[in-house]
Amino acid sequence: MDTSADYKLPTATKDLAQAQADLSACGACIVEDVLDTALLQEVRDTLYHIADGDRKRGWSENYQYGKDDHINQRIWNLPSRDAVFCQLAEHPLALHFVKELLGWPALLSSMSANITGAGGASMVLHADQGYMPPPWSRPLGVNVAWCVDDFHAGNGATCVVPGSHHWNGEGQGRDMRDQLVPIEAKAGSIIVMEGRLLHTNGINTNGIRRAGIFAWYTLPIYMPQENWFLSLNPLVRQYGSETLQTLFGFRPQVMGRINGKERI
Ligand SMILES: O=C(O)CCC(=O)C(=O)O
Repeated sequence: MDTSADYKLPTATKDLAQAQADLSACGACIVEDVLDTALLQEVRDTLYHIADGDRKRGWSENYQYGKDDHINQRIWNLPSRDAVFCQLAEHPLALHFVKELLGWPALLSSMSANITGAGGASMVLHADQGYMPPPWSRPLGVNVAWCVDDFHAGNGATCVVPGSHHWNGEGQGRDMRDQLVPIEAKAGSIIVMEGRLLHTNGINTNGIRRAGIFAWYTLPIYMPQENWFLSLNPLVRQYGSETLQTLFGFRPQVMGRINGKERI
């Protein structure tokens, strides 16, 4: 098994061929300036408004994936909270990577924010497709992470074990924390991670909040992490585009049919 030292980290780029090359070599890539200033501001204001409101009302979730930490805030089911998150879910660049890695149709499995704060711990080191049965000879999902704030080592940037996607799941459950490297990226960038890559969020040491939005897409044969049929805001069902209906599983092809048909 190679070590992460054998792989160079992706660098932020606007060149999609470079991004694709980084994704193949390292398991992750960074595309910068995907959100313009106005859209980034809207996403940020909306997300922090929801985060602060949830905290005030005691609706806040502290999800640490197996750890008992009460600092980082997780906000699930973002497409139901505001339409601006639907816009990100079906953003053409996000779907570019989804189509490259998974093909089409694909499902949005979940879309949640992870906000690290002062004293925030690092979640369990994991590959997002960890619940899918081996062998993993290919990515079965792809995570498109939207940087709502600048990501840097001090505020808990996402940390990856570069090249660990090549291990096809073998590194799962091993203590690889010494091989973690932070992925630093500007607000408005996306970090794309393929499903086999080992990663986590870093420890927040400077107390500055860092929000990331994680849109996890999978092949359309896996049950979504979020049960959209129960939890999706009906407005999205009513007004969302055909692309969104597909991503949420309302446009079945082979599986999920209704009396053998694609539509009611
Ligand atoms: O917050 C982060 O940087 C990482 C989040 C993560 O690993 C995940 O949602 O799977």
